[in-house]
Amino acid sequence: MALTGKPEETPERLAFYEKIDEHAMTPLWAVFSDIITPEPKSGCQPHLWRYDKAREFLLESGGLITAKEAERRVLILENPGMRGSSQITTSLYAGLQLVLPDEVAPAHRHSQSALRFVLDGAGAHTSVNGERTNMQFGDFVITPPGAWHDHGNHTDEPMIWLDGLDIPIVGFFDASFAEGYVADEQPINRQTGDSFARYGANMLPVDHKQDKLASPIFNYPYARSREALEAMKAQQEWDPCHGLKMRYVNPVDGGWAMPTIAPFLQLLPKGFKTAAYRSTDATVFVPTEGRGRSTIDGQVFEWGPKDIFVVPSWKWVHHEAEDEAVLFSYSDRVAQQKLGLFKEDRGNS
Ligand code: 1HN
Repeated sequence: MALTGKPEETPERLAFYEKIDEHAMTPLWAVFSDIITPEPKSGCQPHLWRYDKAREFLLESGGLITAKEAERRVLILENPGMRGSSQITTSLYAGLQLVLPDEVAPAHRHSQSALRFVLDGAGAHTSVNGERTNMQFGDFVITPPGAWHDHGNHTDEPMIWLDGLDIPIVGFFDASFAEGYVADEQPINRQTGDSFARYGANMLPVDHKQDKLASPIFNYPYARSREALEAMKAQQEWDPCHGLKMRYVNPVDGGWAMPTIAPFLQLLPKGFKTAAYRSTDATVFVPTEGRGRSTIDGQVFEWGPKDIFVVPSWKWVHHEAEDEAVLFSYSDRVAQQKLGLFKEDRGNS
């Protein structure tokens, strides 16, 4: 049954509202149907950013400001329905970051969690908690909340990646802290590859105690994830809504790799058309391979490698892969699940 609608605004009622307004009070019945909606109602719109265009602007920004002066040289992808507030979805942020050869993005730390998804360049590095990792196309890299991190590029190519952060979530809770490090780069006291060897080989140090919410692996190499998809593909078991979809996990407990952001990698075989699906976690998608199209709330978006598109909460989506396609994506599903809010609808499938 539908909820009670908005009561009539009689002159007596309006006068009353005005009177209590001066005392910082307002009647619930005048706003109830705006704030308690029968279904998610969001300013977030479906949208696609073409990588080629974004890359052009990003390289142009490279002539305007250094990574060091900017702290981070990033162009924010702002949802057209929510301009001015650094949101790609209501709860998440996305930006494209450029680090040019011989640049350093100085060490700092903050409450916000970050993921990097590498789009261009090969071999620039990020350092997290005293370990450096060299980044390749498609690598999914984590900066856990509160961890010192700096980036550098000792290659001769520009490095571009997508940053995904939980900035709106942390902002919502008024829980943001940030500080710069005393030097541009943090000291390195662990071998490159150490955390992956320790935690990414289906083993854990025998007495490992979980002391953090984020995964101790901070670079999930694309080569490894892609290889897994390739092997599973042979089984020909396709989920009607997702094709073959995997989530990146924290190997310590099998939970999500990050405390607030849920990352995924999926493969759609050539010609596959997914069944309609909707969920409460608005999702940012980045195809890494293949071309196709996604129909979001009735709007068709054609995509190719490295384009970025967003599916808002509770809008129907289906994907069609023209070629075999691989899609990286991230959403706030982990946060919603912790709060008991996550809901999905698989349509008829
Ligand atoms: C940040 O620390 C990075 O470390 C990128 O690369 C984007 C956006 C807002 C706040 C912190 C980074 C960011 C950010």
